[in-house]
Amino acid sequence: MSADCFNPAAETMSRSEIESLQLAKLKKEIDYCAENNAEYSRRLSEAEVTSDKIKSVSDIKHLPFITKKDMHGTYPFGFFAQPMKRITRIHASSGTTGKPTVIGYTARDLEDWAECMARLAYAGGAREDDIFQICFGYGLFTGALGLHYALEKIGATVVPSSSGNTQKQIMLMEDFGTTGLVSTPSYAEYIGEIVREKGINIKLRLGLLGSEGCTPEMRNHIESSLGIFVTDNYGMSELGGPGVSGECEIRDGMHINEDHFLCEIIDPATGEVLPEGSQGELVVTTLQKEGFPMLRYRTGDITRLVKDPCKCGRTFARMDKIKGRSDDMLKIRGVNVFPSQIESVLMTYTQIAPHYQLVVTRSNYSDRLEVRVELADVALLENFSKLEELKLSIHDKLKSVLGIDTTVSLVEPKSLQRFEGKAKRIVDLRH
Ligand code: DLL
Repeated sequence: MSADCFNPAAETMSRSEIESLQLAKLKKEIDYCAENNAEYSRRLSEAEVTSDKIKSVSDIKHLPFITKKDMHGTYPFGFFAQPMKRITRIHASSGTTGKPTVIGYTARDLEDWAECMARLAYAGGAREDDIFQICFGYGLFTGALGLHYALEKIGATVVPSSSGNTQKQIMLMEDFGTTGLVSTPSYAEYIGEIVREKGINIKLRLGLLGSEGCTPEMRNHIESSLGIFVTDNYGMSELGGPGVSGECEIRDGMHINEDHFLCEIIDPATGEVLPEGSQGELVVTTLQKEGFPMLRYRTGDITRLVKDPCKCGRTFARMDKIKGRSDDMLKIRGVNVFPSQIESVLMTYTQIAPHYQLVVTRSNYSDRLEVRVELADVALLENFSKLEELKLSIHDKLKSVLGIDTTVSLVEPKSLQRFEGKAKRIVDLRH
């Protein structure tokens, strides 16, 4: 099948072309880092790695990892590989505690970024006649400007409405005939709730969502409340923002822009590279960044890589939806629990709304996980036996999926917080 791609020459290379291109770019990136950044120069010489030692892309395993902690130790510009006069823009991670991670882009990095994200937006179905409302917060966060320039590059009309002020967002959607939404899944869910309740007629057809996880069940809910088709888009500040990978219309994994990013999967506990097809922590190396190159960055995100051809005709490998972050994983009485597993169970019940909170406490050295979830209909609160039956059913289903007991609390409709950016559903009171 010939693929309808934004950049067919790049997106339909054969596997051997992709791999030889990655090898050549990797060697160049290593030389570039050693020459242009003192931190890399020191790390590479300590590891005794030079580009001529790299004979295949798997030799990347000889390079040390970079972690979030290394970012903090080099704040703010320690990993910049160009002087400030060549840095055109700065973004920063949305870190809630301490100092953020600061990312610098040269003019060429910005072009590459728009190209990478444009490919993914196009793969998700964005076209030049679309009107896209960008409901990510504009600012240091990479989401808004990342999608903004990519969609302009496709030729779509961009409405930089930013996040928040939801009534106005919906008014603009109605008045402008907006066809595309860019936001986090939780904000899309929130917008959908209001649109549904008020019976507002909008023309949205496509949602390019990302920046946080979204189970297939939650995605179905968003799609039916807004009447849209949704694709999932992945990236992170340290890798330049969105544009690392994203779903095509087949939605069988997120295509990685492999000519810009080299991905590995490691065992998060040992750091060992895992065999192809294994699930583990994603490690990414940028292949042509000038301002802020990253050699083997440990993302903390848990996924799996798939290299089989995709029905869409694109040949770039795909990554599974992110299962969770290794640091978001809850350890409850020794059992690993991903919030996405809980979300999948909750979303199978029509009696509850897709708004939940996970509260973890500890008493007598034992952890307790409370799953608070909103009822869809307040009337159920008056029917004690039905309420208890529902609670028990959710408890039992969660137990069979997670292997642990939880406390299920059914709360009134609209009593839990709504989110305009990334949702914060975990309240860990153990520490
Ligand atoms: O969230 C960049 C981005 C913006 C991606 C817009 C997609 C769309 P950070 O704020 O640095 O950057 O957060 C990065 O968010 O390590 C993941 O844990 C999580 N994340 C990002 N995209 C997804 C996704 C942006 N599609 C962190 N699914 C990453 C699940 C995601 N988690």
